[in-house]
Amino acid sequence: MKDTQIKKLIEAERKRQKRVINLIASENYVSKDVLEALGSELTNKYAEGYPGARYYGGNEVMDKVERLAQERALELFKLSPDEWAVNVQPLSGSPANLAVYLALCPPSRNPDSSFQPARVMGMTLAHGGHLTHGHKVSATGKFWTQVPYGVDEKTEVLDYEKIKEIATREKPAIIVAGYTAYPRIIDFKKFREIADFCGAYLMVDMSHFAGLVAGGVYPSPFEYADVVTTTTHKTLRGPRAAMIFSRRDPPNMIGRAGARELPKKIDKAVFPGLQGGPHLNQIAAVAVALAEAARPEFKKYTKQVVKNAAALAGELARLGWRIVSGGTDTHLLLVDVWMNGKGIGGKEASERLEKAGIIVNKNTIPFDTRSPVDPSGIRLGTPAETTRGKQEKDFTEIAKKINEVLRK
Ligand code: DSN
Repeated sequence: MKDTQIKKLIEAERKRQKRVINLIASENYVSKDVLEALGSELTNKYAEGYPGARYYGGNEVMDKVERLAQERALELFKLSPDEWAVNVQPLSGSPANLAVYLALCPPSRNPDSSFQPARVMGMTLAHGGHLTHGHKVSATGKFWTQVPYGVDEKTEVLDYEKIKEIATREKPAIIVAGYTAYPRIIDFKKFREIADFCGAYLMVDMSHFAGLVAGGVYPSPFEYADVVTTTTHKTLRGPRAAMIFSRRDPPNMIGRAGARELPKKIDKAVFPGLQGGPHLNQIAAVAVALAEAARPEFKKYTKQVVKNAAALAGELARLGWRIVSGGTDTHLLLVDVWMNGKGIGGKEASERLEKAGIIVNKNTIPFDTRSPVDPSGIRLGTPAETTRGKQEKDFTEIAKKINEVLRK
C-alpha cells in the first residue's frame, strides 16, 4: 500500500486486535478469504437493481455473485427457495431492519397529511433490545411507534404471558423477537402464537445468534417467523453486512391480498427504497462466509462458543459476580458488576478491563437503576476468542483475570 498513513493505522489496528482479549459479543475475526473478497475489484462496479434486472450494463459476473450468495444463504439455513426468499443487499443490520418496517407497514398519512405511524413491538433497549427495534432515538422510533416489552423483573427472562397481554392490547403490526443482550433461548413458537393471536407479522432479528443457528446450537426461527433479519459479522463470522429472509406465504397472509408479495416488498424497500448500488465485494465476502459456516468445523466452533460462554459465566458466578438471568444458553452473558452498590459501575469496569487488555462493553441490565452511559453491567461474549482457539479452561482463566481487575 502506498498510502503510508492508512497503512500504519491498519497495522496498528491489526496489532491491537492481536494484543487484546476480545470479549465484545458482536465481534469476530474473519478468514483471509473473506478479507480477500472484501478487498477485491468487485468494489468497482455499480449494480443497482437485482440479478437479471440491473440499471447498469456489465453485470453478468455480479449477477452470479449475488445469486450464489442467495443460494448459499438459503442452503445454510435449510430453506427451500419455494418457501423463502433472501435479500443479500442490506449494507448492515440497521438498514435491514428499517427496510422490513418500510416493506411491511410503511407510515401512512392522516387526512391532514400528518404521518400515521404503525406500531412495532420490540424489546426495550434497556432489557437487551436493539435501537432499531423502535427506540425513540432511531428512525425506527420516529416513523413507527414502539410498543415496548421486556423481561420479567425477578427471573430476567421473557415472560410470554405478559408479552401476549401487551400484544393483544396494543395490536402491533409487527412483533420483533431477537435481541442484542439477551443470553437465553427464545421460544419462537410462543412468539408465533402471540403474533397469530393479534394478527401481527413475526420478525426475528437473529443478528446475534445467526451463527449459532447455522451451527445447530440455537433453535432456528425459520419454522415460525415471517421475516428474519441478520447481520453477517457476529457469530456468523462474515464481513459487516446483513440479509433479510422473507417467507413467500406468511401463515397469517395465506389467501389474503398481498400474500406471496412479501419478498417483492422487501426487495423494493431495500432498493430503491433505502439504498442505491449494492456493495458486491461485501456480498461476495458474505458468500464466502456462508460457505465456511456450512462446514463441519463451523458446527464444532459454535458448540465451543456456547461451552466457553457457560464456562465464563460459571467461573464468574463462582467468584461472586451476579450473572443476569443466572447464566447463559448462548455466546453472551451480562454481568451485574454494580451489584446494588457492592461492586463498581459498568463504565469503570470496562475501562479497568481495557487497561488490563480485556475488551468488553458496558451494558445496562434489566431494570437498571443507573444510566446507559454508566450502567450496572458489562456484556461479555465468546465468539471472537473462540475463533482464536480458546476453550473452556482458557475462559476460566479469563474469568479469574476479570475478577482480579474488577476487585482491585
Ligand atoms: N452493536 C451491535 C451489538 O454490539 O450488539 C448491535 O448492532
